[in-house]
Amino acid sequence: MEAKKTDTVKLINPSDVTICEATAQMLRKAQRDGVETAFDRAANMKACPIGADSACCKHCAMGPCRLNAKDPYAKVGVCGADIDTIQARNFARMVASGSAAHTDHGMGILDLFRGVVNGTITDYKIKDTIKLENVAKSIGIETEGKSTTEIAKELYTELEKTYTQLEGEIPFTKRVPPKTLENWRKHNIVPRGAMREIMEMMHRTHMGVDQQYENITQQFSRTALSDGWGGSMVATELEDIMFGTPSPVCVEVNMGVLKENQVNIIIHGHEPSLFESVLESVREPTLIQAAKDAGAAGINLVGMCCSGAEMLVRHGIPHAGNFMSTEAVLVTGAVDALGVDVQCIKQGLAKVAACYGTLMFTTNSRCKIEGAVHIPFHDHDAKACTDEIVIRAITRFKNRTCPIEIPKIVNTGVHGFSHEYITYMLGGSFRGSYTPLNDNIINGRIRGVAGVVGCTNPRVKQDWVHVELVKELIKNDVLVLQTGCSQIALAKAGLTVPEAAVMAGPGLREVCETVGMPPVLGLGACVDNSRILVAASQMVKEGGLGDTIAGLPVAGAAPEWMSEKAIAIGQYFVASGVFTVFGATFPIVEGTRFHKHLFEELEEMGMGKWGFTADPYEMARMMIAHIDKKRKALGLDKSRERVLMDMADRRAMEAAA
Ligand code: NFS
Ligand code: SF4
Repeated sequence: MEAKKTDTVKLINPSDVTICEATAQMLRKAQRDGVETAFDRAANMKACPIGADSACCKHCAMGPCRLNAKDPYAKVGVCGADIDTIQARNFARMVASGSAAHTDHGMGILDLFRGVVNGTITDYKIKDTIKLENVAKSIGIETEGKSTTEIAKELYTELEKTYTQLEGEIPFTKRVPPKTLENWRKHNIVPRGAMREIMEMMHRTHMGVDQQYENITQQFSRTALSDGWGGSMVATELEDIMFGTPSPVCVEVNMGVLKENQVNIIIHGHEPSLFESVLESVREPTLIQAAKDAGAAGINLVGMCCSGAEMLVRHGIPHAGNFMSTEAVLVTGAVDALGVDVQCIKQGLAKVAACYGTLMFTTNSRCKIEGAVHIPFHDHDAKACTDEIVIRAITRFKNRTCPIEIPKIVNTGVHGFSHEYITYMLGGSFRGSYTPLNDNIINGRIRGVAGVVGCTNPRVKQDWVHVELVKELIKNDVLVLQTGCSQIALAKAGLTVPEAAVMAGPGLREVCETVGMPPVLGLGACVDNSRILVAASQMVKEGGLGDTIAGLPVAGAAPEWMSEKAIAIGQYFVASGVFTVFGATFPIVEGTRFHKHLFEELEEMGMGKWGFTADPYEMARMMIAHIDKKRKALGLDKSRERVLMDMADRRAMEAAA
């Protein structure tokens, strides 16, 4: 009898899968300890090739149907659906799911805001009244002579429409440049309300409904816009109002922020409401005393992933790493408690936590994980949950048994560039505006602006594509705006300090050195991509760079994306007018009509378009070529020939700094 073939387990070489040295060090330790992570699982799980091409459909029980990506028009599904329908529907559902994630998060923040405004929630308050007024004014609310509460109530009523409105246009469309909005109206992609758009998207992708890829694209564009200019934007703005608008702060990033002699608590997820409350709890004198009584020098609160990025930009809370480091950080043995809420929480974390005696807590009713203890978090009694996490973390500290190894790597950088702060930074307090940014783009010192965002993914070398791409962009005078896990990759690589300006091209370097800013500006979490949309609108409004977002010399990228949220973000950037390049993989077969629609035809319709390459240098080349194309269309191609400044220019910039 033939011997049964046993699967050989492929061993990873940590230095091959990440450029993050701390993560590599912990992956080596994990191997010694016999602990498995997503890096190991990715190496041992070949991605399904049909799924990777999105050439299959399981929307009904006549299937699942598999088409052939090599010969995409040779076959159709049992119902007759062709490759374009199948791919468009799959893509649409990714957009719907990603938009739902951001939008549900935003709605949670809206719930909190309602409670604060009505006085039923007292653990939080309105912190930034200037921002409150500005947001209210931006959507046409009269603020003159009204109290903070009155403005907040009106703002609440308006913003609720972002989600629940059945007809009309969501409130933040008032911020969209008029010509861009006109184009949306022409193509019928102005969102009515996010719930309606997501619901209609799910309906239209049900078996036997929308079977024309252009029409499906119309609805997923509208759905994505209800995220970017809707759910995500509401989240960002209300979070700023309640927790404070970010301004630059110097922060420590990387695993070295863990402290062996302190109670280490990591919060990982996406809801700053949880994190803000934990921050209150760790500042509680009785709990600090309890930690000391347990023999600790103090309580060390650390963030990871997106809520970590929000706390980093708002409060300077140290950050231990991005998505692909969440399991690795537990291998230190130093984490006493890991508190999570929603999104990007790997189920594998529970097992790794158990191996090292780390207590893992889920807090949100939407996300329970086997092996983790659930301590429900409620806005109206936030501290009950977060105090409990701290108390349990202290107990774990006292009973630590496993040896501790913390990588001694800490990177310090400057983060927290809200679009409000960019105005102030470049324009100075007296003439805060986007004029200096636009001027520097017009005169060619800054060639253009790129948003580099998104996840890390074990299918590519962690952080490497982000870092190489950004280096290439700044070298070519492209100013880089960042959010999410990408921002942490660049922080670890040391590019978020003003001194990194030496790595920039001569024009960008001059601007950075005059203002004292890094060439890479960290804006916060993934929902804060909405800040990039607002910045783009401001650039259009300022003048001199055309009258649509599509006309701006800007481009976007998510070089190591993995989540459906990233696809939703990519689509709202594309629909808004931005050329957006993804790396890693792309879930559409090249050469199909649907592919052509997303990669070429949307641009002809006055929107942006998609691009794909896994290679960072090619990605930079594509983005720069696009920026140059837009510069040329604006008649700015000549100005880059004279990047030399005259004295008057220089004085104006110095006065601004
Ligand atoms: Ni964004 Fe945040 Fe990171 Fe990707 Fe996940 S943490 S919302 S999805 S992995 S950047
Ligand atoms: Fe197959 Fe059509 Fe059913 Fe999809 S909807 S599984 S293509 S029969």
